[in-house]
Amino acid sequence: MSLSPKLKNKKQEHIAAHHGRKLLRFLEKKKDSISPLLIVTHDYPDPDAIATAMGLQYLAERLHGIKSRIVYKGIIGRVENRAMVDLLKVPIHKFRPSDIKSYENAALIDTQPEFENNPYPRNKKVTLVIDQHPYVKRPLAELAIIDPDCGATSVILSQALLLSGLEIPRRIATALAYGILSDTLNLYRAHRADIIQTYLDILPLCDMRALIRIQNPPKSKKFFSTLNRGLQGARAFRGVIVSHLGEVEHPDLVSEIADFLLAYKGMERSLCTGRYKDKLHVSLRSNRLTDETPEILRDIFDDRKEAGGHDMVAGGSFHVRGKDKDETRWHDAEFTLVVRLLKRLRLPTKADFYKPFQHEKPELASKKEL
Ligand SMILES: [Mn+2]
Repeated sequence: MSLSPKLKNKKQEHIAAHHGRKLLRFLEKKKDSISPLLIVTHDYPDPDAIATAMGLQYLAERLHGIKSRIVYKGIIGRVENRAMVDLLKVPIHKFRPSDIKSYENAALIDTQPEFENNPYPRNKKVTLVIDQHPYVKRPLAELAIIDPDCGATSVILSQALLLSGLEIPRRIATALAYGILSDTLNLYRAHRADIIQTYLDILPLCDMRALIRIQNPPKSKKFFSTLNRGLQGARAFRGVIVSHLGEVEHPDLVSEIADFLLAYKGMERSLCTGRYKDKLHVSLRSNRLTDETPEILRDIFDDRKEAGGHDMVAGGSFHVRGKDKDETRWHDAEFTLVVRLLKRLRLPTKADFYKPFQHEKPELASKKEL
C-alpha cells in the first residue's frame, strides 16, 4: 500500500527536522564524554562534506563547548572548493595517522565506517555518522543519521542549526547553502519539500557575494589544458561519452570534466578517468532519473567497495599496480572499464565510437577567429 502523494508530502516535511533534533539530543546527552571530537570527512572532500563538518563543529562548540578538529585525506582540488575554503576561512586540516590515537571520539561526515573513501580505521568504534549515502551495512556508531533522500548531508546540519536557536554565522550559512546547491545540482535533485524549505531558511543568512564568487572562481591554465585534453580525447556512442584524461594534477579534475561532458547534447551518461599517483580515478555521471549510477559504477569495478556516490553521481578509484611507466596496465584498466560499462548498459561493445569534438577543420577555425 502506498501513501497518497499528499500524505507522503506531509510526512516528508519533517524528516530533516527530525534528524536535526536527533543530533541535538545526542550532543546534549554526550556533551561531557565526546570532547575533543575528530570530525572526518570523506577523502577529497566536496562542498557538502566541508559545510556539514563546519556546521557540526560550530554547533558542538557553541552549544556544549565540545572541541573538535576537522580533518580530511587527499586534496581539495576543485577550484570552487578551494575558493570555498579560502573565502569562508574553513578550519580544515590534513589528516594525520596520529589523529586516530589522539582522539577517542570521531564523527564521520558524508561517509561511513564501512566505506573505503575515508582514512578512519574500519574496525574502530565511531561516535557519530552523518551521511546521505545509502548504507550497505548499518554502521556501528553510537548515533548514525543516514538519510539517502535528503539531497545533501548539509540539509541535516542546517536543520540542526536552525532548530538550535543559535545565531548562524554568515560563513557557515554560506557554506551550507553551497553544500546543498552543489550536491543537489542547484536543487534539481531535491526531491522533498523540506529540502527546499531548509535551503530557503538558510539563504537569507548567506553572504551572497561570497556565494557567487565561490560558484564562479577564476580557473587556471591547467584546468583549461586538461579540459582541452578531455574534449580532444572524448569519444561518444549512443548517449555515452567517455574520456580518459591520463595523468591529472588532482583527482577532482576527473569529476569536473565528467560533469562538463555530460552537458553535451544527446548524452545521457559520461565516464571520465584520470591517473593520479598510483590510482585510476573514475567518475560516472548520468542525467537519467531512473539510473542508479553508483550501482552501475560498482558493477564495473573489481572491488565494489571502491566506488560509491548518490543519485546520478558516482565516483571511485583503484590502484593500478606495476611500474610507474607501465603504460599498458593503465591503458588496460581504462579500456576494461569502458567495455564493462557498455556491457552493463547492454550496448554492443564492438560498435564504433566517434570523436565528437574533432570535426572542425583547423583552417576553418582560424578563419573564424579573424
Ligand atoms: Mn554529500
